[in-house]
Amino acid sequence: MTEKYKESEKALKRAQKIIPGGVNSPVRAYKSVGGTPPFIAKGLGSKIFDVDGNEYIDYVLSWGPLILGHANPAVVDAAITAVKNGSSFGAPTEMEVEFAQEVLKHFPEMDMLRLVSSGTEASMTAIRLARGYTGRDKIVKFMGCYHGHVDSLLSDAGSGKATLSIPSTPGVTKTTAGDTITVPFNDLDALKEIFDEIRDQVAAVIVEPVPGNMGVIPPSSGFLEGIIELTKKAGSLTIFDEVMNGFRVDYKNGGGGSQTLFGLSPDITLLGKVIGGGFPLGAVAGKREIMENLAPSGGIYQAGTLSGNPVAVAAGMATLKELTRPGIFDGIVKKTDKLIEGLVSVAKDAGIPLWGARVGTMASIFFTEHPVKNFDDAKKADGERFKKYFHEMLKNGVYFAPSPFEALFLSSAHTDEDIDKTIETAEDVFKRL
Ligand code: HOZ
Repeated sequence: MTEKYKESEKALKRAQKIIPGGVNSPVRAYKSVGGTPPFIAKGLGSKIFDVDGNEYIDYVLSWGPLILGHANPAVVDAAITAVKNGSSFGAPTEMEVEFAQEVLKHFPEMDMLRLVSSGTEASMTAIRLARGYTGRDKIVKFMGCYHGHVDSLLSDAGSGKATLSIPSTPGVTKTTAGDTITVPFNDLDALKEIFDEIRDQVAAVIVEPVPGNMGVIPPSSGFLEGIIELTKKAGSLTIFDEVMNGFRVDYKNGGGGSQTLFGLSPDITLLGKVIGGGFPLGAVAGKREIMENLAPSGGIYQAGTLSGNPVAVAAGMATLKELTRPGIFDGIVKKTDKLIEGLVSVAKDAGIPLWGARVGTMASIFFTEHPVKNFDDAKKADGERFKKYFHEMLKNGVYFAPSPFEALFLSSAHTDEDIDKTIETAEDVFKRL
């Protein structure tokens, strides 16, 4: 037993007896990097503290949502005020309407929005909507993109499935898997071939415009435009999964997502993470003629007991209001740039090949000298070196995701001192890798 993680080790043993793998989401179990995940006791600003009293600069931020850091006072106040008025009604509230208006203001190509409780639910709803609207079955997705644990979207998925090298998932029927076609990200020719073969069968192409689940990979010029053009011509739909990208990537406008950053108009948009301010909230947004097919205005069924939950909506609203105040988003982008530039520079000095990628406030490093343009490139990066780096950083108080396929995130709470400390720590660690 390691003294430093003694209480976490005890907690993990207790957890493993009653929770599969001891965790409530697979990538948290540290299976691919080894060791014991610190059990977290609290978070404040850019820091988290584990049950052994260790302090970390947090670059996971609950896998992206906490763009204002932990326990941001405005978000906490909004959530407390909301919960004091009742935690859930299962009935419409005015706040949901105001929130939908606020979100849509940042996504001007989207006309309507339905709130759900997670990104996975948003994907599931979008797939059903696309199939119901087009009357077609096939869905095309990109290798290494992850759209939640929806049966039909787990093929060649990134995130925890890539981290744990799980090739296929028992429980997904052959018919379901057969309705999903996967092609390499950034490969428009491969997508064209699919459309040449089965254009009349494709309900939708779903894409993370800036993937964050195989590490962060910027889209090649013309790739996203090409998807939209192909789907339009074929009468199928483009679904932008902006669950990670939403309110994280648009460094030009400080709000919105990939679609506003690149000036694109998909048919359907998925949101989650930041819009919930750290509470369970997701959304499906889309063009009016598509969205009106959802029940009760249309016949495509979708529902949820906690959908539009007042506490989550209040926290989300407070987050968007804070985040879109002048200077806040730009400040996070600057710190993200500083971090990645710093890490790449100290790696170079230490002779460690490192590819750094960032878009807005999402970033990644890959232990490779080659540009990373798709899932295959990401998988070729040095996994053993990542493991050593990860554990050394953790030991020294820097908390990254325990997987080379997950993005790192910054918040408005991260200070220049946090970034400097992270780069100095990495400089030291790189010398020993
Ligand atoms: N799929 C999430 C990150 N890309 C992981 C969520 C979790 O394990 O908490």
